Amino acid sequence: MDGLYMRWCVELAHKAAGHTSPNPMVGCVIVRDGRVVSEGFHPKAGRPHADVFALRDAGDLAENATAYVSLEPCNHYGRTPPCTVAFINTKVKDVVVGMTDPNPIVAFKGIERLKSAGIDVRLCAEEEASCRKLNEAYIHRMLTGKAFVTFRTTLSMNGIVVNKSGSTSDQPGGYYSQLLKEYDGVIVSSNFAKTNTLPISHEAGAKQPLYIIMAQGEDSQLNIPFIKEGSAPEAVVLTDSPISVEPAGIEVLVLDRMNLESILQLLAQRGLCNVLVDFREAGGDISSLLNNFQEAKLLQKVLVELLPIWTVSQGPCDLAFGGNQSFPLNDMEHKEVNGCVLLEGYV
Ligand code: AOF
Ligand code: ZN
Repeated sequence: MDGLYMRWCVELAHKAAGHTSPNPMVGCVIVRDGRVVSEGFHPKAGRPHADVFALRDAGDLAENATAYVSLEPCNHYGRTPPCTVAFINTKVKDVVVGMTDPNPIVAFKGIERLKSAGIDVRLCAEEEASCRKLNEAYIHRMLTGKAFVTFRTTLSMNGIVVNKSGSTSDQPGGYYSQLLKEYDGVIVSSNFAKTNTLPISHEAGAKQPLYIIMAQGEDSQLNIPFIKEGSAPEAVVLTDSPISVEPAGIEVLVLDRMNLESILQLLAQRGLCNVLVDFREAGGDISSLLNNFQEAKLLQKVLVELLPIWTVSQGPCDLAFGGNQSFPLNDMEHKEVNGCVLLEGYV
C-alpha cells in the first residue's frame, strides 16, 4: 500500500504547482488502521509545511499512525519550525518518505532525527522517481544554484514551428495554459514580445509567470507595445546595452545576454525554480539563444507540441541546434491532448 499512499501525496502536492517556489511541492497523508485520517499539502513558501497541515487535521488520530510524506520532513527552524518535532510530539509510529531532501540544511538530518526519537522511517522506493519528478526544478535549483530550463515549441505535422499564439492549447484548460501555471518564469525574445501577446495561464488560481525578455541591439530601446502603454505584467528585461529611458514598472537588467549561466543564477536567487523558453520563431535571435543554452549545458527539458496541421512553408525549418548536430533526449514520454501529440524528454 505504500505506493498507493505515496501517489496520493504526489497528487496532493501538485495542487500547489506554480505557487511554492523557491520551496518544494510536498504532500502528506496520515493513515491509521488502514484508513486515511487526514491529508495536507504545502500551499506556498512561508506557509506551514505539508506534514503540519496533515498532523493538525489528524489531531489525536496521529498517535500510532503511519505518515506518508513525499519529501523528507525538515529538521530546521526556517520560516516555520521543524516538522520532525511535530511528528515526534504527536507520537506517530512510522514515517514513509518519498525522497530525501536535497537541501543541505535538511538532507538526511530529518530522517536521522525521527529515527533517534524511535520512529520507524522507510523510503518508498516504488514512488521515489515520481517524487523526484514532481520537484525536478526544486532539486535542480538546490543542487546547482540555477533555474531549471525547459524549452518548449509547437510544430506542425511537417515539422515547422507554428509562430502564433491563440491556438486551443492557449485557451482555458488547454495544454499550454495548464503548463504555464507550473512555471515561475518565461523567457521570450523582445522580437516575440513586440509582435505577440505574452502567454498567460487561464487556469483558475494560476499565478502568472515572471516574463524575462531578452533584448538586444536596437531592441534594447524596448519598443514593445505593453511597455510603451505602461500596462506591463511582472517583467524583467535583460539587455546587453543600457537603455536611454527606463520604462515605468519594468525592471531592466543590463547583463551580457551570452552569459546564460549568470542569468539563470540570478533567476534562482530571485526564487525562480523553473523557466520556460518559449520558442515560436523559426530562426531569429531566440534560435541562437537556444543553441547557447544547449551548448552551455543549461537546458534540462524539451517539450514539443505537435499540432494536427500541415504548414505550407515559406522557407526551411530552423530547429536544429548547431547545424546538423543532434543530441539525444532521454526518458521520453508522449500523450495526446485535444488531437495534439505532446512529447516530453530530458537532455
Ligand atoms: C516546504 N514545504 O512541505 C516541506 C519543506 O523556508 P521554510 O522554513 O519553509 O523551509 C523550506 C525548506 O524546508 C525547503 O527548502 C525544504 O528543504 C524543507 N521542506 N519545505 O516549503 C514542505 N517539507
Ligand atoms: Zn517541514
